[in-house]
Amino acid sequence: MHEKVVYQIYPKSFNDSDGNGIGDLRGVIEKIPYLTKLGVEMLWLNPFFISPQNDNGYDVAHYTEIDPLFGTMADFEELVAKAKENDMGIMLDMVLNHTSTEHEWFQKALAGDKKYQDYYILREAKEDGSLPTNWVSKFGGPSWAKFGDTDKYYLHLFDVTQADLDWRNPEVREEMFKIVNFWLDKGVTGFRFDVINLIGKDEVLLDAEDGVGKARYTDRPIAHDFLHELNQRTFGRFEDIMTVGEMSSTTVENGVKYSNPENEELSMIFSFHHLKVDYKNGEKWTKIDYDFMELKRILDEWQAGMSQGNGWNALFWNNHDQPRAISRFGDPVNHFEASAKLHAQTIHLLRGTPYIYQGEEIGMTNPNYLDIQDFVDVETKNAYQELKEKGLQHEEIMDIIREKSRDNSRTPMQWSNELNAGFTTGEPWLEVADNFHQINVEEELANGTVMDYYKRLIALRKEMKVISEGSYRGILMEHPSVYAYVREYEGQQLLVLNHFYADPATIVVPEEFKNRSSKFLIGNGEERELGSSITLEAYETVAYLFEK
Ligand code: TEU
Repeated sequence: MHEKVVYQIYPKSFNDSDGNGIGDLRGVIEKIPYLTKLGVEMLWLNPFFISPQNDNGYDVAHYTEIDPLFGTMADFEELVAKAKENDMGIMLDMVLNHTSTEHEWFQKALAGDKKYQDYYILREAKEDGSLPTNWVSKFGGPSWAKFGDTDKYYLHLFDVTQADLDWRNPEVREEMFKIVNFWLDKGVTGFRFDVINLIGKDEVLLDAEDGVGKARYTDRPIAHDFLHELNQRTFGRFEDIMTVGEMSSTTVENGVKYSNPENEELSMIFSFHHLKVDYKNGEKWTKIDYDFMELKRILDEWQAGMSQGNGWNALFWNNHDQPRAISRFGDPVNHFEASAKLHAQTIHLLRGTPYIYQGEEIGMTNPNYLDIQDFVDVETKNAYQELKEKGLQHEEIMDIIREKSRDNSRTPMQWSNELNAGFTTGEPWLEVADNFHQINVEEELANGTVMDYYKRLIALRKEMKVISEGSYRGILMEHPSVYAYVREYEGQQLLVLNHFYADPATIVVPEEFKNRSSKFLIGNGEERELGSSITLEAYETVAYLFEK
């Protein structure tokens, strides 16, 4: 499994086959030949189950039926078959921490059915009338809302229309197993579990000293028990199912527990600390230059820590919740190709499983929308209101939102320079980025070099055990602009140097590599011998192979 690369598809923005402005499953089927050429082995699709779309499908109203917006079960079965024909598996997104408040279970609970009230986390207000706990929602505001006309409140760590499930209820866990087994029976060979480290809420819920609450419900020990049980009752019954947990605010220690094969929980995890180095005081909705030294410290900490504990990292810069890395950590105006290739190589030669988010392989950027009306994401809209209430001016808020909004990565895939970038013949649900004339698949296939670079990196992972299985060691950790590391496997060493800025940087080659013959394996600049020092140009990345 360690030689595989995953491609993430956000179906709503990938390809619209029927002209309603929304991407769909048949649109994905149409692009199987394109995806096959990349050389990826797994396609992760964000949720397309029945949903009111308040959180773009992460508010699930039926877990085993496909929302007609995206197509039919027959379409899905065809997609699985077509992907399999091309040696690609399908990874589904399981949103099992919470359901939509429009889910039948929640509706039955509201109607007074005690069985289904026990599916959710309902609590009475405190004696002084305040909410059950002082926890805040990750989408802003309190994390409790009135439960119908009862004197209780229901927990929602995310949007008010996303009610948290009570995994301590064995009937809830049985429902979860049924859902995962249903999709396994459909031939699914991968699962991404949404915010799965939040499912271990305590029975007695207490206020949080910090008034936020994360520590009260994140990485609770019982979450590991629930995940092990899920493993044993569903995907763990098979040899080759790839699973990944989205782990909001987790730790290396827990990351090892979640992904060490001996624990029989998950194959790997997503951690996000490296994507918070442009959060001022840990606060997302701010605008500051990113902290490179903190970025490489975190990457190094997770690589070394997970390697030592035999855990396994998902490696990524981009997904449907993050701004585009090339806009965030690169320079798409002056160093477009170099930035794109630098980011790709930095993670594709690390220890773990690389994820490519749709459009990353052609260098898609943030759209830099003009005004708040151009944004649709619920988290972004809530943030705008909160920042306004804090007294920030409109343009200051817009500067922050243009940097941080999740809509940055959800703009329609740019296939060509035709109308709507070839994504739809209808009105796109979200505006296409205005640089699609220059940045699109057709242009890239005809004249670009970024996609080919991704193909080479994907191929190298298949060919070389030093990449797929090798150990990890960070070096030159004090260097202010270069993230350097060494991979080692059975006598081979791979030295990777990644320069994250435009001004040239000269590296004195560490003693252990001096006066040794090496092979220039891959780089985004001029191929050259590695002398006693090397000067890296703007956003240059190089990798040299040594035989011991
Ligand atoms: O995201 C978890 C999460 O914490 C997100 O809120 C994300 O980290 C944050 O927006 C980054 O600023 C998962 C899904 O990926 C996200 O799309 C869903 O909105 C969320 O869970 C709720 O299901």
